[in-house]
Amino acid sequence: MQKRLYLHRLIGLLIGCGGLFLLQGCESGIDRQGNEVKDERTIVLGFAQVGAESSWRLANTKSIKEAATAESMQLMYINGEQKQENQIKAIRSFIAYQVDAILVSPVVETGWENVLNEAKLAKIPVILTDRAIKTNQSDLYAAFVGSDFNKEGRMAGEFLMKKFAYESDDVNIAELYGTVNSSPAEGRSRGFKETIKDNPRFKVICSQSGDFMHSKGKEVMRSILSTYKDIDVLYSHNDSMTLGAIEAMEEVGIIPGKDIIIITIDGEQKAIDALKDRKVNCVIECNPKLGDTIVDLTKKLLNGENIPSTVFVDDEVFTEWDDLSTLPPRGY
Ligand code: GYE
Repeated sequence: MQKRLYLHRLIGLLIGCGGLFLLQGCESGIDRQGNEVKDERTIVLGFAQVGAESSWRLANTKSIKEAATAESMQLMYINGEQKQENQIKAIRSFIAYQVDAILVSPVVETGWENVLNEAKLAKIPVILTDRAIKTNQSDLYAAFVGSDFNKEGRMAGEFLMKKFAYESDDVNIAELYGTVNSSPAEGRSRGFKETIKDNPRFKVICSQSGDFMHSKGKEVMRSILSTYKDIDVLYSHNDSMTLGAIEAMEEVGIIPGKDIIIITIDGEQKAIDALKDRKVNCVIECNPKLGDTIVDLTKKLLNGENIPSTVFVDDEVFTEWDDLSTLPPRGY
């Protein structure tokens, strides 16, 4: 315990929260003003974030930082810059610091066993936030908190079938894929394809990754448009790529939302604005505001309470048929 307190103090100094942190780091004793300090130790969370690739991601980071601050938790935040190796390195440093719990949003689904076993050995609980992992070892993490990506894909497919319900021609679909081997991309693709599979006139004629990024979305869309002349629908795994793809369409005189029907996921303000401008036809929300739920679960976990292993947040669908005039600002 002594070592742990020492390390907590050290982290406090390292991340620049000196005085206050030192105070809260004591189990009991006397502060500099001579007041007695109760047994109230700051909870330290290590958070290995994916990166800063989209407005969605920035809102997600903000939500988690704000929720931790509101509960006076100390958050050690690391931006993984889209690299699994950076996230693994961050988790190892959290283990070395003996944080109380580790939050990780795994950039890809596989390759986490070693480092998560190290956390397990150090008895530090791990909560997966936003993105999930694939593993046979169910005790590597305490809970997953995020969206149901399969369901998002199904909602995208359902909109498409409604949209084309009164036509009989084939519908050629281009899929802008998120990061390969990431749980949102895999789930969104699977759910969508499951929904349209019994209707052979819906054809996904190409699927290429834009890595969830605006610039890559634009680049990939340019290349798709130069290769395929008969795209009817763009199904894009996130708004950042969609906004880039819209620019690529407009460059060559294609009218987004009319010449090519667009379905996008996330629900950023810019995508909702594009929906209102009729450049996008359907936006599936993916709620980035996970902070309160995560912090609440973490507190329960550290108190020894049972927590559910999966917590899905609710996502809405916004379409060109809805009245969006009263929709509050999205905040991301
Ligand atoms: O859709 C995208 C971000 O993991 C659900 O990652 C998240 C996705 C989100 O880059 O904008």
